[in-house]
Amino acid sequence: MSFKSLTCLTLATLAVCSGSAFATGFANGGFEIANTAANPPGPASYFSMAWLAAPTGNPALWSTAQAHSGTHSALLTVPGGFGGSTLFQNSTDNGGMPALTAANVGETPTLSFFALGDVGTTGNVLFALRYLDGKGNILGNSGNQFFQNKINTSSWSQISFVGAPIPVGTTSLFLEMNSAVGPLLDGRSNAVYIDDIGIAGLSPAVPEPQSYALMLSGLLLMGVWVRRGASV
Ligand SMILES: [Ca+2]
Repeated sequence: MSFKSLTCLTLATLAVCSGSAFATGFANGGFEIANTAANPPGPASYFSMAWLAAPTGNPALWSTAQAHSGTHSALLTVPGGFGGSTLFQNSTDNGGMPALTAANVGETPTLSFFALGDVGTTGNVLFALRYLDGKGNILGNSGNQFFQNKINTSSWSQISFVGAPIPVGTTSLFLEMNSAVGPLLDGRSNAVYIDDIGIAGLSPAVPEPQSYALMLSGLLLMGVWVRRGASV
C-alpha cells in the first residue's frame, strides 16, 4: 500500500483527501477508495466507498480507464445506446461526513468536479446539488445542471457551480449525476468519466471527540508504517 493510499484511508473521515483541500463536502471525491467491509460498509450498490450507483440497467462504474487524479474515476455509460446511468451520495448518510450546522446557514458552497467524455448526438449528462434536512426532506435544489456541452473526449474539463444559500435546517448535501443517452449515437462515444468532486466555501465542521480519536489512531498508524518503511 502506498503512503498516499494509507493517508487517504486514515484521513477519509476528515475528507481532506481525494486530491482536494475542501474542509467538508463529499467523501472519497477522487474515487480512489474501494468499497469494502473495512471502509464504511454498504450494500453492493456502493461502487466506490460512499458513492452509490442507481440500480438501473446501466449502473455507474468504478473505472481505471481514465483518472484526473490517482488511478480511478467514476464512469457513467450506457453501452446499449438507450437508457441512463446515475451516481449519488448523501454526504452524511452515505459519506459519513459531519452534519452541516446552523453555522453553515446562508453560506454558498461551490461544487467542483472534473469530467471527460461524450454522450453522443442525443444524450445528455447533468448534476443536481440538493440540501437535505435530517429526515431526507429536500430544502433546496439546484435543479438539473446539464454539462454535456462543456466536456470533450481528449482532456479533462473542470465544472464549477455556486450553490444557493444554505437554508435553515440543512444537515447534509446530496449530489446526483446522471447521464442519459438517446437512440442516436452516430458512432460517437457515450461514456462520461467523473473525478475529484469537492465542495468549497463551507465553514469546516468542528470534529467530534470521536473524530479526534480516529485521527490520532490514523496518525499513529502512519507513524508505524513510516518507521517500518524506513527500516527495510
Ligand atoms: Ca481519481
